[in-house]
Amino acid sequence: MTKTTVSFAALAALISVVSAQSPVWGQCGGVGWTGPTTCTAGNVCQEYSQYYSQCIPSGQATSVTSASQTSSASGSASTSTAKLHQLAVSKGKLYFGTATDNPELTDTAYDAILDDGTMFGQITPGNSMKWDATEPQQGVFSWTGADQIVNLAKGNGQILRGHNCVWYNQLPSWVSSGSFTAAQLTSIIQNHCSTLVGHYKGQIYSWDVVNEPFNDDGTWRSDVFYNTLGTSYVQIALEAARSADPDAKLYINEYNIEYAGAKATSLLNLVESLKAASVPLDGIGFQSHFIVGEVPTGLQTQLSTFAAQGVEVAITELDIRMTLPSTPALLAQQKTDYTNVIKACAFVEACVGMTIWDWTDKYSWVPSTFSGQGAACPWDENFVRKPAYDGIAIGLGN
Ligand code: 9MR
Repeated sequence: MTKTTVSFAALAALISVVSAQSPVWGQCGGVGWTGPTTCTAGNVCQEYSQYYSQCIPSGQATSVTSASQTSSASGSASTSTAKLHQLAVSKGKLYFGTATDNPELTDTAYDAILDDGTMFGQITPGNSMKWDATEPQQGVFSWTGADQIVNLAKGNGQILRGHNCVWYNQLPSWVSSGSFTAAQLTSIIQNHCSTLVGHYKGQIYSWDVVNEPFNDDGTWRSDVFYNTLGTSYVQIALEAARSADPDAKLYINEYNIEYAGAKATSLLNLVESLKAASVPLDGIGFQSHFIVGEVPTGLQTQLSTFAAQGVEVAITELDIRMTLPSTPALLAQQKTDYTNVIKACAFVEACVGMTIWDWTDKYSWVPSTFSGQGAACPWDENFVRKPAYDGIAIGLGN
C-alpha cells in the first residue's frame, strides 16, 4: 500500500486558496483569474463579463447579460489615430480622462492603455476613495486602494479627480445605520472629509466633495446626512475639504442635471445660495450616464447656465449605454452621441475636461446595474476601439 504525503506548505497553500474570500469591490472571477471566487459576508460575486466578476454588496446585485455576448458588431471600427488627452489639451481643456478601479490593475493589457498619458491625462478612482473603503470603522482610515491609484496616476503624469467625501451610497454601516446627534455627525463629516482630502493634499486637482445630493424630482435625498443635519451638511463638508487642501477645486457631482428640470433647478438654487453665503464651491460635475439616442440636446446650455453662477463645470462620468446586442446602427448612433457630449464641453469655456466612467466595456459598471444593457464605453471588452472613439475625437476637433 502506498502512502500519499502532502507537504505542510502545499496543504497550507491549498487551505488558503480554498478559504480566501474577496472583499467588497474585489475581483472574484473571470478568464485567467486565479484568486478567490467567493466573497466576504454580505457580498455576492457579480459577473460583469466573461473576463471579470466583482464582489458587490448583496443588496446591489442584479441579473446580468454578460458583456461577452455583446462584442462590437462586425464591420464597425474606429479609424482615428489621435490621442484623446492630447486633443483635449489642443482644444484648451485641462484633460481627457477616465475612471479606473483597483481590481482591474492586475490586467496588464488594460494597464498598458490606462498608463498612456497622451490618451488619458486624468484619472478618477471608481471606488477606492469612497467612505466604505477609506474609513471602514470610525476613525480607522485605510489608504491602500486609493494610494495605489494616486501613485499610478502620478507615475504617468496624470492629474486626479478625488471621488468622493460625502455620498449616501457605499457608506460603512457605522455611518449609514448610526444614530447621531447633529453635533456628532458634524464632527464625523469634518473628520472624514478633512482626513481624506488632507491625506492627498497637493495631489488632487478636484474633489467631488458632495455626490448626488438630490432626488430626480428635485427634493433632497433622504440619507443619514440630510436627515440629521438638513442641508447644512453640504457646507460642513465643503468647508472641511477647503481647510484640508486649499488648492483643490471643490465640486458637487450629480446626474440627471444634464437637461433642464426640477433636479437641475434645485442644484442651481443650491449653487446660488452657497455662493451667496461664501461657502467654498468651485465646480459642478455633470456625471453624464447616457443612453444611446437619448443624449440631452440641452447639455451645452446646462453647462453654460451653471457656469454663469461662477463655477467651473466638467463631464465627470461619461458613458452611453445601449440595449444589447450592439449593432452597426447603434454603434453609429453612439459615435454621434459621444461627439455631441464632447462638443458641448468643448464649446463651453468653463468646462475644464471630460472623464469617461472607465474606457472599456470589460470593466463597465453598466451591465451589472441595467440588465440587458451595456457596450457603453469607447473601447469594447477586447480593448478594440469602437466608432465612439472617433466620435470623441471629432468632438475634440479632429
Ligand atoms: O463604478 C462604480 C461601481 O464599480 C460600483 O459598483 C458602484 C456602486 O455604487 O459605483 C460606481 O460608480 C458610481 C459613482 O461612484 C457615482 N455615480 C454613479 C457611478 C455608477 O454607479
